[in-house]
Amino acid sequence: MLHGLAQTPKTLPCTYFYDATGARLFTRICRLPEYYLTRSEMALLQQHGGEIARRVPAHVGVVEFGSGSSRKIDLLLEHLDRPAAYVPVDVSLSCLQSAARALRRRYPGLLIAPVHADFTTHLELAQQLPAGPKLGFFPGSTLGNFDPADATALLRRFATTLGEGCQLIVGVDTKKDVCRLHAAYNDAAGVTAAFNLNLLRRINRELGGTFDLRQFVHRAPYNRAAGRIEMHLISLRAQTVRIGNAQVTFRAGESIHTENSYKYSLADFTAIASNAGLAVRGTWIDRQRSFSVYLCGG
Ligand code: AVI
Repeated sequence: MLHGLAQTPKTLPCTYFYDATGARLFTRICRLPEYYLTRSEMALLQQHGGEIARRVPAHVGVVEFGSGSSRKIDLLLEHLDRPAAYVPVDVSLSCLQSAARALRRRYPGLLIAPVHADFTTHLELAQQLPAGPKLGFFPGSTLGNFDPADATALLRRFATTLGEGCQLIVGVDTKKDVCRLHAAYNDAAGVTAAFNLNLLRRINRELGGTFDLRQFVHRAPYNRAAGRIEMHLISLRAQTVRIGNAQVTFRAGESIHTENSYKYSLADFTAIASNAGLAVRGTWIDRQRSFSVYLCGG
């Protein structure tokens, strides 16, 4: 986690946002008026779930990569023709267990086989997935948190995990008006700032850090050339922070780059999918062009 703080510019991996506090803050972000992503994607799935499901064969085994609380899968499961299994994959055991309990109650005949794993690693799901067609589900624009090259490699890995002839549904945030993007990552209530700063609180708690959170501020500008929102923590003054036995020195105004959130046009996403060996077979975008859902096939 810490080697990025020894580099120039300083970085921290965005995967560390999601301790229990970070996961709670992210749930609050998803409900913010400015954070349109979750609402727009849910609306798209509500409106088009039936149509998407009709393009998927019967008895499909569904794998959700980074399932969290599995809030969106209902919008597909209710339309799929006799799905064979649902395999949620997530690093949070408590989220997996409570989601699996709720889904077993709602779909008593469906095999629910949770996998406690990091979806970015190599996954072997032969034990969880019955033979037959496979469908991957990767909502939330989580793909945007990977650089295009890593996003390509990730989609290719998903396709390999699912096997020949698989389909994959991906939710992707779109390029849009910069003010709207900026507001979504710089909300008035300061929840995104708290989410970002929680990384430093986590280092203090778990690694014996001495970060003074009042001496860092959240910034999230849109980098137009790269097509991404960047999240940073900016040091308000020159300071030295201890982390265990190590020391990290900051200049006044120096940044720790904590996250990228890429925004993709249809052409951008089609290129990434195609580099991963996948073809875009269906596209759903709302009228305001806020968010997109793609169905890809091998
Ligand atoms: C999880 N991911 C898609 C979110 C995003 O929009 O990039 C994480 C997030 N960062 C700040 N707000 C939300």
